[in-house]
Amino acid sequence: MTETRRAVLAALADGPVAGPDLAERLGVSRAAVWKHVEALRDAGFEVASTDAGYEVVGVPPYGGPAVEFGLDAPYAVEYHDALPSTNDRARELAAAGESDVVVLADEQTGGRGRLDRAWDSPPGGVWLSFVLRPTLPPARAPLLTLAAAVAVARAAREAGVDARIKWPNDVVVDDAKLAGVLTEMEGEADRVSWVVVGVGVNADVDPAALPPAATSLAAEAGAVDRRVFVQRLLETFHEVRADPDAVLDAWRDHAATLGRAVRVETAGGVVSGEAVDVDASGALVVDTGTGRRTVHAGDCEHLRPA
Ligand code: BT5
Repeated sequence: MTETRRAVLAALADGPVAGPDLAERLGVSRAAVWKHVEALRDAGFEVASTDAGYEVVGVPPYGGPAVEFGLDAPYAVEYHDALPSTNDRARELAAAGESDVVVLADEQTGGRGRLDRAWDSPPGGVWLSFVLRPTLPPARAPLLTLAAAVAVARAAREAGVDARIKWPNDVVVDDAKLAGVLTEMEGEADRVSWVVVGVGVNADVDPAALPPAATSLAAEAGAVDRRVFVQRLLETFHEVRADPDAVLDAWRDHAATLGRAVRVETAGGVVSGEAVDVDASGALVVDTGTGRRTVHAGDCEHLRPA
């Protein structure tokens, strides 16, 4: 979407606006405004011409402009029906210098989890990646992963799903996985160049296309309006990450892991004990019974009480 098309859409989101006023506000000709309105109609928007001017009376169910329409967060949304991986496309955009873009796809053919594991991404899911250039020091970049998990959990709860966060990056309902986050970054020791935060949420997908230990928004709460869900996810992520010091408390509020007996597989071996907290960088603090261990990365399993 061009900047002018985006500006037309933003103006229309505030209510009816007369063509000449819009032209003046955006510094373009009336004919140009008309062309942009026609293009929005082609993209599925119903735009009525009333006495008060152009008025949006119908929004397409999903897609880039549909998500951007009325969105209260500063992200441009690039939508694809299918992509190998939204993280891969986001990395291309990041390498080209872009920022504050969200790549969104209905389906991924090569979705990735951590450690090159496959992420099943059938049509109907929410597969998206943020392209960000934050001013955080690299050691605090994991906070973006936690912020994304908080945003998913909150958006899911608003959709009526009892979602909680399993350290570090899973959003679960009971023990079934609803969503995962894959963060990738580039930078130097003291400076982050870009961060791509990839979020996969099983929204309205065929259960048969998911692994057995997975669940979806639709399975938990019935039909879901993906446009509204993605908007809430983007808005909440933006709000939560604005205050890095508040991310941890927000994460603790939704955590399923704290207070649980856990078994964490790390590159350096297995750490077992009670998960007691997360530290300032998002690492998990485990009380092993003989002392506290801080785990920065790994796969965490919640153990059932004996
Ligand atoms: C994750 O990895 O949980 C991160 C997933 C990130 C996916 C998003 S989608 C948008 C963006 N583009 C990408 O290519 N990726 C990101 P991890 O913690 O390693 O979990 C992976 C494991 O979860 C797999 O080994 C399966 O066991 C399981 N799994 C695979 N697909 C799943 C699904 N759709 N729902 C629940 N679990 C799944």
